[in-house]
Amino acid sequence: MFEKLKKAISTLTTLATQKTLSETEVEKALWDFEIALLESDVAEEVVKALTSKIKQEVIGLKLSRSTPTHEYLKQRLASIIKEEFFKAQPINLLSLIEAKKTQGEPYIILFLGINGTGKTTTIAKFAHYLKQKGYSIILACADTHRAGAIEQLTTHAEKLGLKVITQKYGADPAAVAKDAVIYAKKHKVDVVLVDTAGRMQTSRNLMDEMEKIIRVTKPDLKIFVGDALAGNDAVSQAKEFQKFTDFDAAVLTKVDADVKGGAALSIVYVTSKPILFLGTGQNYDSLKPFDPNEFIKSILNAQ
Ligand SMILES: Nc1nc2c(ncn2[C@@H]2O[C@H](COP(=O)(O)OP(=O)(O)OP(=O)(O)O)[C@@H](O)[C@H]2O)c(=O)[nH]1
Ligand SMILES: [Mg+2]
Repeated sequence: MFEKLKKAISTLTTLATQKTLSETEVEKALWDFEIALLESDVAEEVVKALTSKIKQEVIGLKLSRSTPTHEYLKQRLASIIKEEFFKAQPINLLSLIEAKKTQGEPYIILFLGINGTGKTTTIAKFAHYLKQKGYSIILACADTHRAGAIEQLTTHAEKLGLKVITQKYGADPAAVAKDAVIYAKKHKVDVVLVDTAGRMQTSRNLMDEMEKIIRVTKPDLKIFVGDALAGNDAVSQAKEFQKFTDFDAAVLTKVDADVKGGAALSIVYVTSKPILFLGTGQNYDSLKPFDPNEFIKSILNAQ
């Protein structure tokens, strides 16, 4: 995963070999770094923000003999990435669910994003994860648009032994989601997972529809499902979705197939929202909690 991004970072840290980092040397190292980041699909505005911050910090810096320059740069990069990219408060999903449960209320999670990013698959993975944690779950198929969407979610529900609320194709998605919430309240179900149709960030009608689903369902958590393979478009998708839905967190899917890693950094940077999980495959257990510190460590320590 993320091999290109890791390589971009080691390019920067190993190029710096002098004890005093001159402007020319920093410029040269940063130039290679910028190109490597762009090749890793990190969005241009994110690359600029990151490199100008590094430049400010390291030009003219004198290091003691005992500190190897690349080690120092690695440490600085780790804290810059942490400050710039992961300033969002982490979300403790299980304790939020637990708090609602204590009040006798279901915890409602809405999944949204563009077409084909992995929303439905991620819902099945969430259901599997939460079931293992001992929670009761209901699924709501608020995708009444795409052919096959209802059958797809229903098949997952059957495999996972869960109830799913559906209506006919063409029905009002907000009404389906609301039905599931009413059912969950009545039957004391702990968690409602609402699947929505994929929509382009530029489709005004579908974005209005999403606002209606949100108004009617009042989700406790809105999760943007972003595709790690979206490359440069990830930034515009995440920005527009944030504008319309004000989502709370992101799940990044298909990282198993992503050798670049830039979309992850870009989404986090432009939205300042935490990444909750990474989707790492097509199985139900291919959902890994995302830990920013681990992520930073892994991209900095690669050779
Ligand atoms: N390799 C890999 N494939 C994934 C992952 N998550 C989802 N997929 C695949 O991506 C494809 C689309 O997944 P869906 O869950 O149907 O995506 P969606 O966002 O619900 O799609 P729409 O409802 O059409 O917008 C499927 O073939 C999934 O198996 C992942 O983490 N890794
Ligand atoms: Mg779907």
